[in-house]
Order: sequence, then C-alpha cells, then structure tokens
Amino acid sequence: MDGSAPVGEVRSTCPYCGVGCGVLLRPDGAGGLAVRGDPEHPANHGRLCSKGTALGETVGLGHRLHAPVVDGAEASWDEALQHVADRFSQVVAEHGPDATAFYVSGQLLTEDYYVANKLMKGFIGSANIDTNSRLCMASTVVGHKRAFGTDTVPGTYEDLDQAELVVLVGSNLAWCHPVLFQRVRASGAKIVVIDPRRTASCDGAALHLAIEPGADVAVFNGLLRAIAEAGAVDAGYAAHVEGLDDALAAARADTAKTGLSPEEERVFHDLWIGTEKVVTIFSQGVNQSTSGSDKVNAILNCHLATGRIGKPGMGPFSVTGQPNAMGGREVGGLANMLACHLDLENADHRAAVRGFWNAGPLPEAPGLKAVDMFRAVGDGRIKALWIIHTNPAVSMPDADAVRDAIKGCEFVVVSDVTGATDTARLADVLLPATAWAEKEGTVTNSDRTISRQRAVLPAPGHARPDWDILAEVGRRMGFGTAFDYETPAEIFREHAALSGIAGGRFGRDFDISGLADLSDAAYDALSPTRWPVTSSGKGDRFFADGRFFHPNGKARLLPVTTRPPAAMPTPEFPYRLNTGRVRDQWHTMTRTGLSPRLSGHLAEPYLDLHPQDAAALQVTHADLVEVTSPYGRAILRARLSDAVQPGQPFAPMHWTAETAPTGRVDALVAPVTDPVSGQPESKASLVSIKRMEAAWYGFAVATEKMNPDCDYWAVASTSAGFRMELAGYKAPEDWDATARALFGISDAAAISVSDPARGTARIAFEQDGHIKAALFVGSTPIAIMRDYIAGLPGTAAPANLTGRPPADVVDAGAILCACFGVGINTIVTAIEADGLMSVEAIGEALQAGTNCGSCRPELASLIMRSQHKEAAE
Ligand SMILES: Nc1nc2c(c(=O)[nH]1)N[C@H]1C(S)=C(S)[C@@H](COP(=O)(O)OP(=O)(O)OC[C@H]3O[C@@H](n4cnc5c(=O)[nH]c(N)nc54)[C@H](O)[C@@H]3O)O[C@H]1N2
Ligand SMILES: Nc1nc2c(c(=O)[nH]1)N[C@H]1C(S)=C(S)[C@@H](COP(=O)(O)OP(=O)(O)OC[C@H]3O[C@@H](n4cnc5c(=O)[nH]c(N)nc54)[C@H](O)[C@@H]3O)O[C@H]1N2
Ligand code: SF4
Ligand SMILES: [Mo]
Repeated sequence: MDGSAPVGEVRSTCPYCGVGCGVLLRPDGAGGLAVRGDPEHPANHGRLCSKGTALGETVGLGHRLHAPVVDGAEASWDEALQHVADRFSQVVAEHGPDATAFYVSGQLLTEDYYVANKLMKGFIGSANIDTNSRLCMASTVVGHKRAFGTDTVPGTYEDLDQAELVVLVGSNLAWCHPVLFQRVRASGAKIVVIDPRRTASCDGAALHLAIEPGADVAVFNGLLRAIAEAGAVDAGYAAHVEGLDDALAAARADTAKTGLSPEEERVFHDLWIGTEKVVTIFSQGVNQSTSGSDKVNAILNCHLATGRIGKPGMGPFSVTGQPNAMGGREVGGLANMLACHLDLENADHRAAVRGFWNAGPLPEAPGLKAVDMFRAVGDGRIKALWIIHTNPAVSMPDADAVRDAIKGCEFVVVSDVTGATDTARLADVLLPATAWAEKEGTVTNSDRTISRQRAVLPAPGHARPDWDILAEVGRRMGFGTAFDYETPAEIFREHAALSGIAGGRFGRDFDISGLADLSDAAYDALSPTRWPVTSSGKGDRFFADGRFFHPNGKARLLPVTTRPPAAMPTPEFPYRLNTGRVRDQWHTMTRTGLSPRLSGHLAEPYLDLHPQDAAALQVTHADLVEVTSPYGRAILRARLSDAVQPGQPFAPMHWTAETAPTGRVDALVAPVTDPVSGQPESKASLVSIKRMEAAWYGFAVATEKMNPDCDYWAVASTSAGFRMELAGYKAPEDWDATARALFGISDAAAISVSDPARGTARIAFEQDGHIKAALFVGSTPIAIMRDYIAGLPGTAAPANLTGRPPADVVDAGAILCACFGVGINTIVTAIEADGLMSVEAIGEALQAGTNCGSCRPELASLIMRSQHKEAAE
C-alpha cells in the first residue's frame, strides 16, 4: 500500500485509540467528511469501531476556537505568540528554567511532540515536560526498561491472529480497543479476562477471573510458581535471561490473596502453561496502580521464564491507549526521557543529543512527573505552564486541586481546538490548534506501526498546527535556527536522523534512520511502517533472537511482591472506587460528545453499584448518589449491577464541568502514585456513598443549549439538539419560570400540566407549530421514554406531555448499535418476539452489530438475559 487512495479519498489514521486504524476520508467540499475503514491498513483491514465510524459527526466547527485569546480578548497570532515567548523568557530570567513547565499529550503527533521536547529540554533548559501518558503508560515504560533494557513492545498485531490463548489483564479490550478485540475474536483464540469487574470483554471468554483489586502481582507470582512446579521453565531460553531464581523466590514468598478460588487458579495455570501460543494483553487495570510497574514485571517474568516472547503468536503485549502514546515515548515525552529512547540521566546520551541539537547544557535530573508537576503549580514553584492537547482539570487525580492550581498559576497557556473545556477556561492565553483531518504528521500505534495523519479539511479561522505554534515560540524566545521548521516532514527527518545515533552509537531499539532521507513527496506518500527501520532492513518482532538491551544482552526477571492499593477501606470511606471508560466516549468528550449517536449509548455519568451495597445504602436503580472521598465529591446516577463486586463500585471518567459539573470523577481520585513510574492509582480510591436526598428530578429536551441552575445536571447531544437530566435539593416555587430560564425562552407559549400535590410538572414550549423544548419534573427519578422524548424537539408533533409515545410509535430505547442507530428496546423486542438466538440473527433482522461490531458483546448479553428469563419462567 502507498499513500495513494481511491479517487476522491485520502488515507489517514483514526485520532482515537492506540489500535491506530487506517481510515479513508472523503471531504464533501462543504466542511463535511465521509469516513470509512481503510481495507489496506495492517491494523484494521477496513474495520472501524463505533467511534471511528462516527468521526464525520465530530468535525463541525460550531465549538471551535478560531483565533488566539489573551486575557479573555481575541488577539492576533503575533501578539499572542510574542506574549507567550516574553512571559516564558521572563520567568526563566527571574526564577530559572525549572519555574516553567509543559504538560503535553499522547495525542500529539510525533512531529508536534518532538518540537515540544526539544524546546523544553534542549533550549529552555528544564526537564519539566511531562505528559498525560504518565497517567497511562508510565508503569509499562518502567516495566519494559527493567526487563528488556529499553521500552520495547516486543509483539505485533499478527501475533493476535496466531495466538491460541489471549489473556486480558486490566483491559476492557471490547470497549477500549474494539477493532483488536474483534481481531482476537475472529482468530478463535481462547480468552481469559483478569479484571475485578465483569466487562463486555468477558463476552465469549473461556474464563473471567474477578480478582481482588490490585492483586495482579499475586496472580502472576502464582503463575510463575506453577510454571516452575510444572517444569515449564524454558531451559534453552534461560541463557538469555537472568534473575529467575530471585523472581521465583519472591513469588514463593508472596502469600497475598488473589481473591480467586484454588480451582480458578488451577484452571488458569493449566490453560496458560498448556498453551504455548499465549499473548498477555495488559492495560490500565495494570498500569494505573501504586504497584503498576511491579504488575508489569510480574507479567513479563512469566513470559521470559517460558521463552514465550518475540515468537509468532506469543508474548506480553501492552496495548497503548492514545493514538500516539508510542510516538510520545519515542520522542522522550516523559520527564525522565530524551528523544529516541535515550535516557536523560545518562551523560553520554545527553551529550549526543546536545551535540545533535546544537543546544545548551541539557538538564541532568528528571523533571517533575505529572502529579508532582501540578503540586508545584499549586504551590507556586511553577510560574509559567503550557498545556497542550490534554484536559488535566478533568483527567488528573485530585482534579479539584489541579483545577485550583491551574487557576492560581501566574501564567497559563492552553493549546486546544476548543475553548470550551474545563482547562481552557482557566487559561491566560488560549491558542487555537488545527484538529484531526486538518493537520499533517505521523503517529505510532501499539505495534510500532508509524502511520500518517493527513489534512483534508481547511483550518478554521486562524488555527495553526501544534508543531508550528511551538516552533514559533522557540524562535521568538531566541532559539532561532533550531526551530526553523517549515514542514512536519523536516521535523520527521530530524527525528529519524537522531534515532540513527540512538540506534547506531548506543544500540537503542528505536531506530528509524532508514527514513531519515525521506523526500517531502515520500513523506506525503508514507505507507504504514513498523519500526525499527534501519538502512539494513525493517523490523518485525523483537527478542526472537534472545538479544535484549541491557549491557550484558540479557533480559531480567524481577523479584516482585504484591502490595495492596495505597489505602484500605475505613468505616468512613468503605468503598473502593474503580474508574475507566465507556464504549462510545473518548476521555473528556470534547469530540465524541458532539456526536448524537455516540452520546445515545450512555447519556449520563453513572456509578455501577452491586445490589448488596445498594440494599445496604437504601439506594434503588436510577437514584442519584452522592459519592465523597477525602479529596472531593460527585453526584452520579446509580445503576445496580452484579458486574461489579460488593464494595467496588465503578464510574466512568468522561464527564466534565461542561457536561455534568458534579460528574467529574477525578475529583474523587487520590493523588497517590507508583513510587517508580509516578503513575497515579486511578482505579482504587476510597469513597463513601449515600443517596442524594433530592426534592425533585427532571428531564429536559431542547433544540438549543440549556442554562441549568440546579444541584445536579448532565447534558448530552441528540439528533434534535440536547437532552438533560436535572435534580435539586429544593424544588423551585414556579416551574414555568424555572423552565423559561432553563430554555432561555421568554415569549413562546407554554403548555403545561402539573400536580403540585405529587410534585410533578410537565411543561412544553412550541413555536411556529414546532416543539422547542420540554421539561418533565417529578419527586422521584423520572420514568419516561427518554429516547422517544429526546427526538421530539424541532418536530411538528403535538406537544406530548404523557412522556410516552403515541400507541403507533415505538420507543427504540438507548442506542446500542451506534452505526445503525438501533435502540435497546427494538433489539429486546425482536429477540423476544422472533426468538432470535444469536448475534448474527439480530444482525440479519435489524442490521445491529453488522458494521463495526462494537456492540456485539452487548447484543450477546441481551440474548443471554432473555434466555435466562425464559428459563426462569
Ligand atoms: N471507548 C474508549 N476507548 C478508549 C479510550 C476512551 O476514552 N474511550 N481511551 C484510550 C486510552 S487513552 C486508554 S489508556 C485505553 C484504556 O483501556 P483499558 O485499560 O482497557 O480501559 P479502562 O476502562 O480504563 O480499564 C480497564 C479495566 O481495568 C480494570 N481494573 C481496575 N482495577 C484493576 C486491577 O487492580 N487489576 C486488574 N487486572 N484490572 C483492574 C477495570 O475494571 C477496567 O475494566 O483505552 C483507550 N481506548
Ligand atoms: N479516573 C480516571 N482518570 C483518568 C483515567 C482513568 O482511567 N480513570 N485515565 C487516564 C488516561 S489513561 C488518560 S490517557 C487521560 C486522558 O485525559 P486527557 O488527555 O485530559 O483527555 P482528552 O479529552 O483526550 O483531552 C484532549 C484535549 O485535547 C484537545 N484537542 C483535540 N485535538 C487537538 C489538537 O489537534 N491539538 C490540541 N492542541 N488540542 C487538541 C481536546 O479538545 C481535549 O481538550 O486521562 C487519565 N485520567
Ligand atoms: S479501534 Fe476505534 S477508536 Fe481505535 S483506532 Fe480503531 S476506529 Fe479508532
Ligand atoms: Mo490513556
């Protein structure tokens, strides 16, 4: 495959997860974009998940930032950039380089990321550049470096096709890397899920091991013991590894509980030991932990002991979250790294990079890691902060404190595509960046494949690419020629040339020097390329030859011992809060939240609560609950679910002050970190829970944005406009006035029914024969057909205040299949009425599940539920 694409289409890469799916983009000439999977991309072979499929719905310009903003007023680029350069220079002059910091992102393109690092580490002269990858991949980086000598992902996606057993550890692959999950399902490999919570990834799994939170080291130490006892240590491979005896001794001494029965452990051990082609995929259930680095090494130990690494169909596989998490690691995005997998703390590496950049002395000590960085922002040590392509006021642990720290910082610059984020609202200077589909560069996915992102849409207003903004600030700070870039291709070539030094002189794994002379045209046409790419050839899997990157060429097994999460439940905070992702939203929703069909899957922040806990708390399904931790507070919708274990509620991370001000889950999360990787423990914070004693609950729909003023609200996009859940501790006296304020409607006629004795009110507004908005209020959580009501605004239907569709209209229910917009009620009805027995049968009847396949696990569980129901009847 080359850069050329079918007529009218342009090849690019999906901007969401680390699977790195290829897309074919067809702009319609009017700002719209048709998106389909690229059949020739090696990551997805044409498949896309629900988020990739809906990309076209997120490129609208309504929310975009069009021009720089300085102190709240629109400014020219010249003014804004000079101001940023002057303030950073001034802080450096007065307080030294370490009083400045950059906080960047694994979603930046490699070229952007490289320039940010070069500017901070090479020229401003501080190592205070860290990235949201600290919240994401830092523990894996430590684990890899300790075991292999470098941060190397050994395997490739082809291994997933060839594996006979795939173990998912702390990974909800079905929702977070859906195209890889489909790939695993298609291969027919057995699946084992290790997760305290039952997830969509358990669909079709041979085994779900619902471990104690944090017990991963105990599980893999147990496996290592079983490997030794079964005589399954690979004696031939032993020449390539060291530390087996110590690791085994530590494993034998580790008596921590896993939370599993001996039988479950035995089945798992037999399966793992008895299946040579095993890939162990791990993600945030492993990384986001105070023992994250040790969890990674516990997994790597088992693969190294059995020699199951680097060979087809086997190996440990850290799946990366963000589209360029790998690229960030390549350019040295973390505060303790240099570009091209070189180490900041290695004097020879520093000297080489300094010479190559023609820079001043490089900082010798690592800079501040994310959590410490925001502490330093909070206590005034950092006086100038530049945040690029990330939303830390939402996504950092102890998020209220982080928000206050940013608010209180002397000088804050935020580069984003929109000004409507919790972080952007705190900036002194806002810089408008070009977004996906408007910019050019490269990203590296989970299996080291470098793919191009290509521009097909014009930049809105004055927006500029991130690399260009950074380079211009570098020039204005007086670092002239070092930042004289005119195209991303130049930056790519420079990075590739530096990797030749890293690979050639220092024997590092990351070497793409074979691409250092790429012409502009060849860069434009670059097809997906897996590194390493040296002049002597291209890479496939690492470590098949048993050669590792420690000085003696051997891999190291590490003795590790289970450590429980940082804090243990107390009477005051008896619940352990697990957090993570939902299928159809991307992080802080600044893009996926714009898509009605993605927002229809799960439209409100929620807390999954085990029925036993709910009973003890006197909480019923759809109640609102107040969740409190020592750090903050949230209000979430309770969903009773036995997918979570008692005492271990789960909440998704996506909601923000823009979408649900009390739904910011990171306000609850403790800022405790892994001692080596600095990665926060985002999945094991202690909380208390109580029912919110709301006096009223509401549901509103409108064609226009609403202006809520109440204790709880959460908004979501719909095809008709917006829908909103509301609640308050005290009911307003006048519902008509409240509704008019909510909708910003003063003149339109209201149609209303209310029953003050029961605390219910239903008010709709019509204009020119069309429904504009409607509010439904009750003294208990409102039971109405939300998905039907959400479609009413803008229609000429008579204002319907019953909350139910007319007899001849069916309420489709929450959207399960985002591709074809098929609702849950439609699916359940079809399953029951037509006796559908398989996901395929649902597909034939309703199309649901036949495009991206992301909803197939949920379809399967609906079939199962209906079969259980029948069996019980
Ligand atoms: N839809 C969607 N997909 C995404 C993203 C998104 O925002 N939305 N974000 C992307 C990014 S950046 C990332 S990093 C990835 C994350 O991808 P994943 O890591 O798969 O996602 P999470 O939901 O954060 O967490 C995974 C699981 O860890 C489990 N877990 C919690 N504690 C433990 C534990 O102690 N041990 C074990 N074994 N498991 C535990 C949780 O119950 C959860 O099911 O997803 C990427 N893909
Ligand atoms: N409780 C809890 N917290 C977590 C996690 C968890 O599992 N649980 N996961 C953590 C993980 S793994 C991650 S990766 C983080 C993610 O958290 P964040 O990185 O904070 O979340 P995003 O919403 O992806 O933020 C990206 C921002 O970049 C902006 N943007 C989009 N395109 C561009 C562009 O081209 N240029 C620029 N300059 N800006 C752009 C978006 O509008 C958005 O504001 O969250 C972490 N926080
Ligand atoms: S799996 Fe989905 S979100 Fe991830 S890259 Fe592919 S299409 Fe994008
Ligand atoms: Mo992530």
